[in-house]
Amino acid sequence: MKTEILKSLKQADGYLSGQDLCEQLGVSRTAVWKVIRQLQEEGYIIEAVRNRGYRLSDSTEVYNEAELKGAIHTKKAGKSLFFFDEVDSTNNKARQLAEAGAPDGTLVVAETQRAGKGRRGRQWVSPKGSGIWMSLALRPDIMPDRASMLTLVAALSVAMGIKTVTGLNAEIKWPNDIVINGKKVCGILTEMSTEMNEINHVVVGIGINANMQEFPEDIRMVATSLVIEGGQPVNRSELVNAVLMAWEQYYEIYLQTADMTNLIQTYNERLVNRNGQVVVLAPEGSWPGISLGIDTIGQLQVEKEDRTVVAVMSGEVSVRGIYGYV
Ligand code: BT5
Repeated sequence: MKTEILKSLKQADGYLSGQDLCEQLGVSRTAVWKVIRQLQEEGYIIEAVRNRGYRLSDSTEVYNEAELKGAIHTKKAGKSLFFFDEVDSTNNKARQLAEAGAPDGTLVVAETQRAGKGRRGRQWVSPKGSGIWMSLALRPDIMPDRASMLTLVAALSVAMGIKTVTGLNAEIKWPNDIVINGKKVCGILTEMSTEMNEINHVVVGIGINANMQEFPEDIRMVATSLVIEGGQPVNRSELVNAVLMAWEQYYEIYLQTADMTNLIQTYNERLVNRNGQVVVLAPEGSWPGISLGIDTIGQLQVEKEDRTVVAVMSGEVSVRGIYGYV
């Protein structure tokens, strides 16, 4: 039945009504809807519009290893590529591969994650067919205390990649979120393995909500996707390439100084709430201030009410604007 429905969708000129499909195939509406869901999960972009029916988007994408390999035009990042239909977490896979000797710049991509990770044990929602869940395994020649800044470099790369592919104005919510119109479209998780003050490897995990139309109840208020914001489905392979191309450019600049010295300005231009009121949520209590932007080592400079400026470290605190999530 799946093949039949796909064929009808491809042949249809515009929308195909659910009722017509049911009659043509002699099955129930629920059965048709289930097949539509399956196709969406496989990567077909099918719009479902009440009273009109279903329409297969021309820009239906195929997202697999071969497609990605053809799309990635970097010098190094992602040239060693592992694509999985399903993993627990791409960060875990990348770590295992790095431990087994995978080269610097190895990229792990998955269609879905069973146990996508956020920071501090939080969960990352990673449904099939609609997101970019990927991790870069790196072996930078830097001191371990410099590695947290890789999150900022990745955030910049994602914001730029999104701008290139969709034209959308993505902003960075320090340190690890990318937001569009005040909602989270991407999160970044950097993990590292060290030995005797040397880095074995760093894994930079990036989750981008590309084509999902809706989110589970508990994150509906804070999460958004590129298709929701831009109205156009995104070709994920193209976006992976754009993010990696930007990454190579910024990573090279970062490595020159092993800090943010030469990226401060570019970063701060993309920073949400810059020069605006924020609340710093620290374990010992929260306090209000004005966000001034990052410094050379990636800390957020926040001016307190008494005009003193405090450098806030990532990992210790989070920062919120005074209105809602961002
Ligand atoms: C993050 O943590 O934002 C880091 C997310 C990193 C995900 C990538 S996907 C590829 C790689 N493999 C992994 O296992 N992880 C990385 P944090 O700042 O702690 O935010 C987590 C919070 O974001 C959750 O508690 C939810 O409130 C919210 N959230 C969960 N899934 C989301 C989604 N898909 N979109 C937007 N918000 C989400």
